[in-house]
Parts: sequence; C-alpha cells; structure tokens
Amino acid sequence: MLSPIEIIKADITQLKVDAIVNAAKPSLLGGGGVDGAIHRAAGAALLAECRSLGGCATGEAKITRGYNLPAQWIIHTVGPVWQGGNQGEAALLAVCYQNSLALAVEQQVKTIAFPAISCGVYGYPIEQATQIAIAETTQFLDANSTIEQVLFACFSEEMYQAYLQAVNA
Ligand code: AR6
Repeated sequence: MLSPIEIIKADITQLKVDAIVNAAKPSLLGGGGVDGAIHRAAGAALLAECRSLGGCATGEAKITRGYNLPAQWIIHTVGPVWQGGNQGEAALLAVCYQNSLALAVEQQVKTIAFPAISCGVYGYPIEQATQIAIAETTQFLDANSTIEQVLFACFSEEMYQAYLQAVNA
C-alpha cells in the first residue's frame, strides 16, 4: 500500500492541497517565517478573517479560508516555544498535530500539508519535532480514514533529511 505520508521540499504556499497548516502566533495576526509567507500569498482578506477569530492558544488550531492560495483551507496552529524541553513542549507540539488533523477531518479535507511547526523562530530541535510530527500523524491516520494524503513541506535539506529519518525510524 502507498504511504499517505510524503516528505517533500516545497514552499507550502504553492501546494495544491485541500488544506495547508500555518505555524501561527497566538494573535493569529501574521508574523515572520511560514506565517508571513502564507499571509502574503493568501492576501489581506486572510488577516481580516483572522481578526475575527479571537486568537489561538498554544496547541490549539483554528481554520480559515485559503483566499488567494491554491489550498482551499488554512489551519492555523500555534506551536510551543522551545524552552529546553521541560515545559511540556513535546505534549503541546503533539496536540498541534492532533488538533490540526481533527479540524481537517471536520472539513472533509483529504489532502493536507504541514510545515515544520515550531522549528523556526520557536526553536524546537528538529530531530525531536519531526519524530513527533510523524508519530502523531501516523497514529491519527491509523484511526481515521478521511485524510488520504499528508505532505510535510520542508524548506531546507536539513529538514527534509530529518523527516526522512523520522519516517524510516
Ligand atoms: N514553506 C514551508 N516551510 C516554510 C516556509 C514556507 N514558505 N517558510 C518557512 N518555512 P517558523 P515557528 C519553515 O519560524 O518556529 C512566526 O513569526 C521554516 O524554515 O515559520 O512555529 C509566527 O508568527 C521552519 O522550518 O514557525 C510565530 O510568531 C518552519 O517553516 C512564529 O514565527 C517553521 O518556522 C512561529 O514560529
């Protein structure tokens, strides 16, 4: 059977999937990194919809339309800031994946792409983060058949290699 999980090198804003996930900040009002790229590519209407959502706590997820993106939906989740690993970071990162995938299922999303949540500005060690991403996604897909494909969009060779290791572990 083909694996529903695929690791690719890509700019997530270009992907023609039902939903892309944004590594957002609690205000949901845009920022740097992938968040900035998504807001630029989706257009100003995204910010307007985000303003109506009342923010998002760490680990939670909220959904908006994709506007000018090829993706129909954007699932905004707020990853944990890495603080050394003893502040519940792993559990919070795991629920980001769980809540994002659960929201995708609610919208009948079949194809979804994730960036490496928390692995940029928020400083999460990538080997640990990719293991959590793959473990949570695999567990979710085992229990749920709505989602047909999960892409992990990597912005660097280092990230790409880390995901491949996590998948093959
Ligand atoms: N496509 C795919 N991946 C990307 C793209 C892109 N276009 N751009 C960056 N990445 P980050 P975080 C990768 O910092 O650590 C923002 O300011 C990037 O190389 O975007 O969760 C928010 O507003 C890295 O591997 O997110 C928050 O304040 C990964 O995406 C804060 O940063 C995540 O890096 C969130 O920090």
